[in-house]
Amino acid sequence: MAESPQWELLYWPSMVGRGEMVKLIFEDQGVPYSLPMQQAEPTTPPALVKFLLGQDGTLPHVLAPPILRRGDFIMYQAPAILRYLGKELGLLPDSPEDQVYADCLMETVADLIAEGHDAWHPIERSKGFAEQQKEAEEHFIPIYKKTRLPKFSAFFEKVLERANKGKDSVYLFGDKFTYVDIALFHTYHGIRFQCPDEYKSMDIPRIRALVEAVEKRPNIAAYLASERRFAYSNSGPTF
Ligand SMILES: N[C@@H](CCC(=O)N[C@@H](CS)C(=O)NCC(=O)O)C(=O)O
Repeated sequence: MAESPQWELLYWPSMVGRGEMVKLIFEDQGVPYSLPMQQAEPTTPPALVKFLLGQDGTLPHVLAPPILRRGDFIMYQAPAILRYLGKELGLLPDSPEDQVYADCLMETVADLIAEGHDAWHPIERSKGFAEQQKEAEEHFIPIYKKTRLPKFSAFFEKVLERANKGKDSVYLFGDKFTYVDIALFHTYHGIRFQCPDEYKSMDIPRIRALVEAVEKRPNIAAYLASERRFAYSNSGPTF
């Protein structure tokens, strides 16, 4: 029987954003993948833009990256991709009820990512941070740090407390490591970079414990130390 082609992750070259959650799952689970939009030489427009516009001869039915492809099988929307991989790779919680709750948590992580994106890109979503930095820094990022980030953080902290109180476990479903742990790790690892003071001062010991635990998973630790992991930018790392 012919082997399935390898997974291809289509994402912005050298950027740590929503696509990173997909990379982290593959890296953690030792699943081979390639980054076909990662170009040695930058081109204008980038290959990903040509793909999204169908200018490379295909007729894509996807709106925005991250996009995951294997042969003709294509999917987009980070939560849908992660849920699919979670199921394929055994990274779902056990009961059907917990699997639905994992969906709910995944969508909440996606909301937090989107709130961060919009705080750093408050005027025009399609334009870069530099073009709206003044408004972002004067108004929107402070609101995000003062109200929205604490609200989401208090919520995730309580979810972790409920799952782990009185136990040694650290994940959102106790001992069971799921795709949502990867998503929450990615988000707070980025927040630690982007909002170091808030990350330190918020009352989030269980979130920090989860970040540290995932960081120490052997394949993740090796990946983070490798050249395959790109550097954060200052324009909103997880968005
Ligand atoms: N809800 C989508 C959001 C996708 C998204 O906003 N992707 C960003 C990169 S992380 C992008 O390049 N968007 C282009 C656009 O929205 O036009 C998801 O979770 O995948």
